[in-house]
Amino acid sequence: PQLVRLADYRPSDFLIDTVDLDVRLDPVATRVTATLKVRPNPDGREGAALVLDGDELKLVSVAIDGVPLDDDAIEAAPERLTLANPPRGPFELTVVTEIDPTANTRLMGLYRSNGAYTTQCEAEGFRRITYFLDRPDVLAVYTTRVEGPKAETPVLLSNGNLVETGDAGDGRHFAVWRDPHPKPSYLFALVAGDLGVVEDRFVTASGRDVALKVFVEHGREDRAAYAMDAIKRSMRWDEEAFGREYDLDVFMVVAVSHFNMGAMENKGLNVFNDKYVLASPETATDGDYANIEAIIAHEYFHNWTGNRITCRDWFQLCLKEGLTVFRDQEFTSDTRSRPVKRIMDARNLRASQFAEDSGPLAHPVRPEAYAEINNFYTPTVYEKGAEVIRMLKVLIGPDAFKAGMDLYFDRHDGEACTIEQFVACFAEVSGRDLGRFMLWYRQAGTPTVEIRTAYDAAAKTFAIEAAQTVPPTPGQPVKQPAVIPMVVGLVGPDGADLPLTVGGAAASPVIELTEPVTRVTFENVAARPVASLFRNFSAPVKVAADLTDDDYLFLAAHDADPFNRWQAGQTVALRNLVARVAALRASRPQPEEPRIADAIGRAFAPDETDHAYAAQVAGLPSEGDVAREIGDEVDPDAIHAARRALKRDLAARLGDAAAAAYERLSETGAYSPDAASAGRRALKIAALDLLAADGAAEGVARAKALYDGATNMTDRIMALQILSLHESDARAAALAAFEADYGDDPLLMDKWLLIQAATPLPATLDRVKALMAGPRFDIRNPNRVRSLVGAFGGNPTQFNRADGAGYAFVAETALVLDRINPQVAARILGAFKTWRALEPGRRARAEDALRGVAAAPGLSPDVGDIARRALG
Ligand code: DPP
Ligand code: ZN
Repeated sequence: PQLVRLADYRPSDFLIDTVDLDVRLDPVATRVTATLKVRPNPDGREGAALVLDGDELKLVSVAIDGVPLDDDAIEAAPERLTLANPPRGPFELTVVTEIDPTANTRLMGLYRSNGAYTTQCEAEGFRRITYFLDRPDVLAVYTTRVEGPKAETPVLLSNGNLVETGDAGDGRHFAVWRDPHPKPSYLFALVAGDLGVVEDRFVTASGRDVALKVFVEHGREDRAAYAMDAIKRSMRWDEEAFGREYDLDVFMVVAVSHFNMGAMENKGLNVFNDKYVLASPETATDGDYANIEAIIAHEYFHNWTGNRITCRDWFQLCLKEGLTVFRDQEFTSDTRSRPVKRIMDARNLRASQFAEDSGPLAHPVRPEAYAEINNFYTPTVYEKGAEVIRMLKVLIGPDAFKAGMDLYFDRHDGEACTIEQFVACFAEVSGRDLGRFMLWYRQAGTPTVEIRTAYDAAAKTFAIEAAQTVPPTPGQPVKQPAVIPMVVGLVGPDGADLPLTVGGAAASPVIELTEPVTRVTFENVAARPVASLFRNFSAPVKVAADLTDDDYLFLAAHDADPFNRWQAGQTVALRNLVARVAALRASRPQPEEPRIADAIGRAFAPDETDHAYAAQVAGLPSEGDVAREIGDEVDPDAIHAARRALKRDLAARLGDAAAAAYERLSETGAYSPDAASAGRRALKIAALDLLAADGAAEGVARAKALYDGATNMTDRIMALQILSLHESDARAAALAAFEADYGDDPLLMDKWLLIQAATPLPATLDRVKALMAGPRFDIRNPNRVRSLVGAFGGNPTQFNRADGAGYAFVAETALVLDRINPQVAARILGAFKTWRALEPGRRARAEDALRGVAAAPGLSPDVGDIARRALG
C-alpha cells in the first residue's frame, strides 16, 4: 500500500482563494458546479501540473476562465483530475460533477440520512463532492448556493452567514451562504432536509449578537434543550478561560442519525451524531448528558483550535485534536468536578490509549506515515495528545502556559500550522528549550517509571529514585528517555503534607525526569513519609513503585491529592486482582486483602458528601486494567473470575454499608442532570452493583425493583445493566420489557443492544448474532454497528472466547461491513488491538481471524491497513 510520509511534505503547487459552489440537490444525481479562483503558489514548483483530488466522482465538464476544455487538455478519472498545462497566472476554474448521495453508504462526502442531505468532509470527503486540492493547507473563502425541492428540503444550510434565499422555480428554492473566514475543505458542510429547529441567542463579550440554532428531526425539539444550554455555556467559558469569541452571526448544530464519528466542527455548522445532541430525562442517562455537554463544547472550541488555526497536513492532527480535547477537559473540570473528571480521563486513557500503545497499532501522537488517515483518529492522537499539552502546562506553569496560548492565537490566526509552531510559542514565552519535550510527539509507547524510595532517619532525608523506560513499538525499536513531569508530595505520619526542601531551599513539587535514572533527595524530613507520586496523574505513564500495600492504604485514607487518594485504593485492588489471577491459574486458593474493603468502603460512609468522587472510589479496576497489568499470556476468563471473586469478597464485607448507602441515596425528587445529582445516582448504582455482585436473589430483586420503579433513564439502564450480568427470570423480563417500551426509539435500542453485547455470559455470541438478524439492527447505521458489534468486540470474555468464535464473528462482520462503510469496519476490527498479549491458544485463533481478513480480496484501504498493522 501507498504510504504518505510526513518527511515528504511539500507545499501545494497551487492555491485556491475562493470557492463558489452551486449544489443542485437530487437524491441520485446531485449536480455540483464549483468555480475556483486558482493561482500558482509562490512556494510551490513552477510550471507544475494542476492535480485535483477526487473520489468516486463523475465529471461533467471543466472550463478555464469560462472556456470549456477539450478532453485532451485534461485527464479525468474518478479519483483525480489533471490539467497538464494550466495558466501560469491566476485563473478561474469551473468544474461540474455529478454525485449520488443515496448510494453513498460510506457516509463521507454528501449523503442522505433519514431523508436529509448531509456532508462529512474530514479528513478527505470533500473530494467526493467535487475535484479539489483536498488538503488542509489550502484555505479558501467559500460561497455556497444550495438548491433543492421545497417540500423535501425546506431547510437549506451551509457554512457562514446566510446572504440570500429565493425561489428557483419548479417547486424548488435556494439559499446562498457565505463564510468570510478562509478555511480548508475538510470544514465545508451542507445540510438540507425537513428538520425541526430550536432557536436561541448569545451575545459575545464584545457585543456580537449570535443566532443559535439546533436542528433535529421533527418531534425531537424538546430533546434539544440541554444541547442548546451547553452551547451557550461553552461560548461563555471560551471567552472567560481562553479569551476566544465567536466570529459569525449564526452558530448551528444539526443532529443526524447516520454519522461515522461523534460530531464534526464544520465552520458555523457543526454536524452531530444525534446521540450527542438529543436528551430528555426519560431517554438519556447521566452519561449521555455529560457526553453531550463535553462534545458540544469540544466541537465549539474547535472554532479557534482547528478552524481559525488549522493543521498544515494530517500528520498534525493532534495540533487541533489534542488541544481541543485538553480544552474540553478543562471546561468539564470547571463545570463539574475537577478531580472526578481527572479520574475519569485517566481511566479512559488507560483503557483505550494505554491498550493501543501496548499493541501492534501503537503510533506516536504525531504519526510519521499513514496508509489511511481515517485510521489515525485514535485515542493516542486525541487523549494522549491532550495529556502532552497538560504536561507542558505542568512543566512551564499556568501563567506561561496562558501566555503561550495567547501568543499562538495571535501569531497563527488564519494559518495552517505544525506542532513545531505550536510548541515554539511556549518555548518563547517560558524561555525554555522544549526540544526534548518534542519526543512526546515522536515516540510511541507508554513509559514505565520504576520508583525506589528510601528514608534515612538519622540524616532526616527522603530519597526518590525514578528509572524510566519507554518500550519498543512498531518501527521504533529503540527509545530515548522522555521528559516526564512527576508531581510529588510527601505525606507525613499525621496525614498532612510535609514541606519539600532540597539543597536547603523550598523545592517545587514538580520533578522533571529527563534521564534514564533521576534521583532527588529531600531534606529536613522529620519522620518517615509516604511518597505520593504523579499527583493528579501528572504524566501518562505506568508507575511501578516500591510502596507497600500499607503505604497505599495510608494514602487512600490521607493523601491531600484527590486523584492519588483514589489511585491508591485502585493500586491495592489491582495488586490483589493480579495475585488472584495467578492463584487461579495455579489452582491455589484466592489471596484475600481485607483492607481493600476499608479503602473502597469509604465511599459508602454516611458522612460522604462528594458522591461523584465516592462513586469513583467504589469502582474497581476494570478487566482491561488487570490484563494490561499482567501484560502477556493473558487469560480473560481467569481475570473475569478473579474480579468477580474480589467483588463477592467486598460484597460480603461491605454489604451492610452498601445497603444503607443504597437506601440513603435512593431518589425521591424530580430528575435533574446536574453533576451533583448524577454523582448521587452513580454512587447509588455502585452500591447496588456490589449488592448484586453474586447474582443472589436479594441483589437481583433490588435491581429489578429499581428497574420497575425507575422514573428516569439513568436508573432504568443501570438496573438493566446490573440485571444483565447474571442469568435470571428478572433479566429476561427486563430486557423484553425494555424492547416493548422503547422499540421505536433507535437511540434507546442502541443501549439495549449494547447491554446484551457486553454481557459476560456464554450465550452472548449467539444472542448477538440473533440481534444482528433482527429488526433493531441496521448495518448501514454506524450507531447500531457500534452498539452491537463494537460493544461485543470490547467484551473481555466473550470476544475472547477460547474457541475463537468471537474473533471469527468480528472478522466476518468487518468484511461484510467493509463493502458498505470501510471507516466503521476498520473501527470494529480495532477490537484486535491487544491480541498479541493473549495466552497462546487465543492468540493463535485471533491471528487466524486476522489473517483471514488480510487475505480477503478487495479490501478497503481502511480495513487493509488495520489488518496488516495488527498482524505487524
Ligand atoms: N469530528 C471529530 C472531532 O471533533 C473530528 N474532527 O474530533
Ligand atoms: Zn475534535
